[in-house]
Amino acid sequence: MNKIKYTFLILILLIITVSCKKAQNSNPDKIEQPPNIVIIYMDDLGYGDVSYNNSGTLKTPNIDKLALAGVRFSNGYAASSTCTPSRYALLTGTYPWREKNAKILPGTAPLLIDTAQMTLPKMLKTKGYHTGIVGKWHLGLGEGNVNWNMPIDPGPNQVGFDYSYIMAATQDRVPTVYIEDGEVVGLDKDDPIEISYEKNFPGEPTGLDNPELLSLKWHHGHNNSIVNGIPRIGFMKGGKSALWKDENMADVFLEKAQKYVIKHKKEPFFLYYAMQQPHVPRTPNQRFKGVTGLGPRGDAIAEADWSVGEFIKTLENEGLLDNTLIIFTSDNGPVLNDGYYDEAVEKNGEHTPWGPLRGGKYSLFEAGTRVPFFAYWKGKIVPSQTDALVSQIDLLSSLGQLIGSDLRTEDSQELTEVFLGKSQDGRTNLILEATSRTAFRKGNWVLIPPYKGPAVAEKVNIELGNNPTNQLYNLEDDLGQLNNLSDQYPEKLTELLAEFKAIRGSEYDQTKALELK
Ligand code: NG6
Ligand code: CA
Repeated sequence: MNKIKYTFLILILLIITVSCKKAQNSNPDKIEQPPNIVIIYMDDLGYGDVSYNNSGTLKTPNIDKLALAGVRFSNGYAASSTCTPSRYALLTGTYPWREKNAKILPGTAPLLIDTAQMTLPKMLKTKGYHTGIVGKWHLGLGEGNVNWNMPIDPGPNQVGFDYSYIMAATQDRVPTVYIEDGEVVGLDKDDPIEISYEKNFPGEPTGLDNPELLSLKWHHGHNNSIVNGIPRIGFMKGGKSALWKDENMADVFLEKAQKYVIKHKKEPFFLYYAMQQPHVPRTPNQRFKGVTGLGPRGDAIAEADWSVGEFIKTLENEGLLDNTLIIFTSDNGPVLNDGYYDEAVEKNGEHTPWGPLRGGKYSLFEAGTRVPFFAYWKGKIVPSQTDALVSQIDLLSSLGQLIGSDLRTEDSQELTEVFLGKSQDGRTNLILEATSRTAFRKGNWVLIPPYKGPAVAEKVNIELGNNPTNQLYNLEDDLGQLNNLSDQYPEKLTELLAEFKAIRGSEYDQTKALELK
């Protein structure tokens, strides 16, 4: 009897060992393979625009679902309170104030990133990643004033992206066409594109002269060429067959993002999915018009939220979700009226895009740069929330650390454990930037040095953070930055000023003020 039992036991053990081995062999690269990486990058989405941050009235169920299943950074920052500098910092791991041209760029600007410079996609390529960008670029193209009818070079493909499908600048700037791997999509060579940011082309209607042609009225700026009834920044002629349809933009970018991951699912990939919402002009598809009651701004966010849900479904259907790290964040804080009469202000109601923070886009106050920020990785990141201080600048070094690359940049810190929700040890300090002005955060203290210029940018109705005297705030009990403690804590002020100036160096210039046209 015992002998039979013994033999039976041996047999069972043998079966277990063999089947374990088999399971390992059939799935050998599950452990080895580095994760796919997706950065979903929003345009002007505020800290309080996502409902997982418990602010306002807008609902973002798809974004919330991911956020609540990932690690949420309540102190997560974009490098700047405007687009170009933030994107520059995200991709280069370098503070934007180190690059004097890192300012909101016109559609005719030359490529801002040096083709010899280290970038996030270049770093990933050294470890075998395929890299793609779909969406907003806004980092300049070519040598400036490019010929849009010829291959455009250098651009994203020359600074690390194997594939690119982009809009050159912003949705409100010409050229209003998509560019795929350096070529304008759907261009008829007999109707060439001409672009100028200086003067109109004879006979072409403009927002200023032809209000009767407008489907959307301009409030400030945005009165140059008219495309699809929307007046833009900059003048454009020709390229009729290539013009994008604003209301399809979300669908186009989504489809390109989906196709990209499907095409590259057999190799590690990096996708920078840079959505255009809720930047102006807010042009949600018909399917989303009126769904939020907040006007086009709210509806555009609802549309973006839907896109996130659809994109995640694709990853899931392709069996990629377990092996894809998704980072979701925004390039800068929110603005309601950014130059068009689109009811963003009138229909905002009780919604608070800035959450509990002061300021917004263009501002040195918190709402300018503190943005929705979370990391999701199914099965790898445990749902949590952290107050650790992190910046988008840190992604280059942190993702490098994650995938075993030793490429780093000076400003980009290794915070992999924080980004995976395993550590609370974030940065000790961070320089914040807003339209060429800088401030300093250390621990919970924020120092805003004196700046000339208006306290409020009147047209957009946002407090900029300018003040003739030093401002010192303690975010621990004053998240809304209402109590200037600089007189009360002179030693703290001296300490922060010294550290701030040491990092900023001699180029630090207090005299810059925001110039809004
Ligand atoms: C400003 C535009 C604003 C927006 C911004 C760039 C005017 C008056 N305002 O100059 O509408 O386009 O640039 O936004 O033209 S960002 O998110 O790309 O930085
Ligand atoms: Ca932006």
